[in-house]
Amino acid sequence: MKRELLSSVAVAMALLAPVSSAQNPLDFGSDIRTADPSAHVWQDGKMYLYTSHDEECQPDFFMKDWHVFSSTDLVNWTDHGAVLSVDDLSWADNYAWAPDAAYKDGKYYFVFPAGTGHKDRVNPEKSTKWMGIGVAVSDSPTGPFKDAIGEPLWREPYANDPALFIDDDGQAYLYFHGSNFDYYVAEMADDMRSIKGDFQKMDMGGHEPKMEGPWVFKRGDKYYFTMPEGNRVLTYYMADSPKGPWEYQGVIMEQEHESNNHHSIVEYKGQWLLFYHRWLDTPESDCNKKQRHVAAEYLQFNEDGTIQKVKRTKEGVSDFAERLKMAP
Ligand code: FUB
Repeated sequence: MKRELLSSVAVAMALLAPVSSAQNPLDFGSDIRTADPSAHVWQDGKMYLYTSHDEECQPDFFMKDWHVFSSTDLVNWTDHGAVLSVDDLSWADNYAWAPDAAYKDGKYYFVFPAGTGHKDRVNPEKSTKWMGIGVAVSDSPTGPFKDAIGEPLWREPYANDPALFIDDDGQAYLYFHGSNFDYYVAEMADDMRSIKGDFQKMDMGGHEPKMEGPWVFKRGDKYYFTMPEGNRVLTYYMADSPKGPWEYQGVIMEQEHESNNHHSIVEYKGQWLLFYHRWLDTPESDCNKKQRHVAAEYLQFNEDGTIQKVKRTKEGVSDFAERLKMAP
């Protein structure tokens, strides 16, 4: 009798145990090193992640191409390979950094920072490094993408970490960080190959956040401007217009180690999600330093539209499919 009782308890415990297992970092089916995830849900109902691609044990963010991955359950991902490489560009040979993508009038647009030269960290005055923003286009979300202009949108001043947001009226906005590491916005022309007028430094409501990776989204009638402030702490601002003025709201995710973060936020199948990257030990590699991997967490909003702080977890969004089954 006692044995039967114990085995029923064991069965009950197994049934009650969470079905999720560790899923962070996301499993892309290989040991590819990914960073700077830009998440989008396109017309085919799949989640697409456009990422930059760290070389193994990369010494100083020398990066050569960008990848895209897709999924419908956020656990099983398909690596569609490199969508673009600096080898495809006539104006850059390095710094394939944080990209973004957008869909407009039947075409997929891929915006990316790239550059050339070398940063001299000891004698900065000897640095020759330069970076600009390019636009590539494709008929497919998985590319291949082709450089749409054959040169960057502009050469001076320095610009990095582009993010595209298309508002309900079809107007596309390009956000980036540029001179003095401030945040800027420009309206894209309808053909997505140039900007209308000049770009403008954004009014951050008295705050002066510095670099990097802006990410803008809309929820209801509110616009959210989110960023890894000081390239470490994910913070956010809200506004009634895509060009601000923005009002500081707080921290979404604290910094981890003395390392950068870069993120995107998107709603998928009724769940809001935060994609970001972590610097993790890679014992399977000969590299004796942390390397970057893309991870994901759920994001929750309060009644008033503010965002609840997010903690890094091992489970991440591994129970995404179960959550959908349980959704009302
Ligand atoms: O991945 C290269 C650079 O590191 C990105 O452009 C920044 O946002 C930071 O993540």
